[in-house]
Amino acid sequence: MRAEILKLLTSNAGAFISGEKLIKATGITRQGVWKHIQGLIEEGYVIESVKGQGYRIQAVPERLTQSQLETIVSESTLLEKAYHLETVGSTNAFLKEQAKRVNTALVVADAQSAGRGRLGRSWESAKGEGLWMSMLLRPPIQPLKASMLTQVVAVSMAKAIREVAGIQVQIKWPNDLMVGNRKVCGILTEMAAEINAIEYVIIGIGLNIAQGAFPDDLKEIATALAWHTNKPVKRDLIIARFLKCFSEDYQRFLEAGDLVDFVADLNALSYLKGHQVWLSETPEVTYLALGVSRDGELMLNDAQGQTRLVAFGEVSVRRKEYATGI
Ligand code: BT5
Repeated sequence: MRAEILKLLTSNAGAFISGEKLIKATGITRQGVWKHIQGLIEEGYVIESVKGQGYRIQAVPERLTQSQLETIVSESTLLEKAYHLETVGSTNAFLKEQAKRVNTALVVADAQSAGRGRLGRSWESAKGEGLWMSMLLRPPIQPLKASMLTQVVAVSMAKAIREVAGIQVQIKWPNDLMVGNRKVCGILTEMAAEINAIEYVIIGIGLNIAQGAFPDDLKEIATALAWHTNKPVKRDLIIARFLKCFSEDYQRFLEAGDLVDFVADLNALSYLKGHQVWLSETPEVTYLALGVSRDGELMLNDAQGQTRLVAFGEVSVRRKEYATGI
């Protein structure tokens, strides 16, 4: 019966189907329909219910398989190994272990029990609610330039999201993607290096897709792609599109040696540019954000018109509307 309800809902994708119609088609009671809808939500379906209109399916949980991921990875020349895990502590930590054995790789986990942000912060990564993945790369660049990769990944992921989900995100320097004033994606770049040579870089990406709701501490600051589109957003499509964009962008970055090919996109998509911002280290000083430089620095002007460049990850920034919760 649940499968029948699901079939009716998906065949009507994007449009509401009334409770009456579901009752008529299945021959069960209103409570019965409600119970099955709840069951589907527990399985990971995102179903909107609106009084007077009925039910509408917004996101379908898809199962990602090892072979599906291998196929996607084999279509790009960037990575040699693919891992699909049901659950793991952190996909970044997992690749750190694998780095002893493999050269380059991608890992995607359905859930993380100890997802990490920067500086020991945690990353909420519940099962089936988002894309939790990491890449292991060995870029032939100076360690100082590794953080620029975060910006390249942000541009590639913004393109993939636009193409797959039709949503235009903004890039909040240095490592967040935003929809409106809320964070939809965070990027964590870690590396192992000697003074002038990188051994490896691990880039972790957490993209919220189909959360029903966020825990209290994230309610005001986080959002998910499914909340902004009627189309189901599938992880395999995002991964495939992202890898295609990123393979090209990564090559362009390596050839140029800096972000010269990305500054136009980074500034066009900038969440901070043209806004008043504060640095966490000097909250009493207000700056105007001018944009991002080809070295990936945030360019700021103070009230006296003095320009200040802020290096990667050095400080956290708050934009006016964000800080005041508008
Ligand atoms: C980040 O750190 O934004 C980097 C997040 C990277 C997560 C990926 S998931 C795959 C890979 N494996 C890992 O273990 N990590 C990477 P940061 O800028 O420090 O932001 C962390 C802050 O974002 C937290 O302190 C929360 O306030 C907020 N946050 C946590 N979970 C969130 C979520 N799911 N959506 C939006 N915001 C979240």
